[in-house]
Amino acid sequence: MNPLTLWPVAASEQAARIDTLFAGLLVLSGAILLLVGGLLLAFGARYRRGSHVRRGELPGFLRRDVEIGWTAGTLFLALFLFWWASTLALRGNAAPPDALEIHVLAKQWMWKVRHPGGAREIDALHVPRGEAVRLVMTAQDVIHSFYVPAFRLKQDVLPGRFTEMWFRATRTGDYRLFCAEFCGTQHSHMGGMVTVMEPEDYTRWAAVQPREQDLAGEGAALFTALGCAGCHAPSAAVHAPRLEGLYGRSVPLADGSRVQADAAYLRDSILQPKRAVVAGYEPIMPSFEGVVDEADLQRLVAYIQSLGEAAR
Ligand code: HEC
Ligand SMILES: [Cu+2]
Repeated sequence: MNPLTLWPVAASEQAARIDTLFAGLLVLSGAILLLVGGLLLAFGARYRRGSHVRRGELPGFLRRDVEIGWTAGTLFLALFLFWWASTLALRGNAAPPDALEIHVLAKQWMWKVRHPGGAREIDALHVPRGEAVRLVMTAQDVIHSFYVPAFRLKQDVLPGRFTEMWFRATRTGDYRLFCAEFCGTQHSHMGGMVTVMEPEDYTRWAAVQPREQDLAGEGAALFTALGCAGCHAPSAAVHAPRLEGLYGRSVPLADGSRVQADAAYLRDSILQPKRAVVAGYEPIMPSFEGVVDEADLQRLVAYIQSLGEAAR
């Protein structure tokens, strides 16, 4: 891609809609600019010094009705723009349930990517064309931002939290990936390439990658190594909730409220178990803050998620 291209190619479903919004705003602002500029010139000419035009008080309808009219008009225009942009943003929020889930870990100064089958890559992301892809992202150190101009997508990636983003790529090719949040001396070099492939090619590509255990597999090992299994395994003597089928369920808490067991809840349960205690259990689970790092959290959460899928 030419680095000087002002309008990068549109390679995702969202990109087309964002471009329409952008073009719409451009046309509208242009029209307002012309209108205001035109009026400015016209009035400037009409009321120039020495011209013979009426300069007295305005007729009544100009003072009231026109004033109300344009105030209401611009208000509705602004509301319409708000509605347009926010529905687009909201639609971009929720990924379809069948989306391919890929994990991204950002750190100074690289993007580490893990695919469902266990394939991993650094500063590169291979995705199938036409399929919904959901990125679950977290950072190891400071705030980064995952930015793919060709997809018109940008999402901050924060330490201590999972952020998500989804897209459906519409054309094959290589597209630049940038970090869009200043994250240290090598920030400008923190980038990579998103490669969109035909679904068959993606399957073939994923199959020949050096196969390691996937995140969930590593999470299972950690689950035992950290002693989680000692309380949560079916055979455990301790009274602790079973984690099978937990992911996505609504969990009743001891304080009477309910919470959706998403990735964020799982990570909070591991780091701050006292914050949201499950109804019917004693708050005996120790905090794993400082014991597990971001990469381990990703593994544990992926493992618990995989338990959910098995039960469904
Ligand atoms: C000492 C026993 C013990 C250990 C060790 C332990 N837990 Fe727990 N865990 C509990 C109990 C009891 C609860 C329910 C009360 C609560 O929410 O704090 C719980 C709650 C949870 C929940 C929320 C469950 C729900 O139904 O909403 C998750 C997730 C969880 N633990 C994961 C883990 C992971 C991962 C580890 C290991 C890193 C771990 N636990 C280690 C006892 C334990
Ligand atoms: Cu960065």
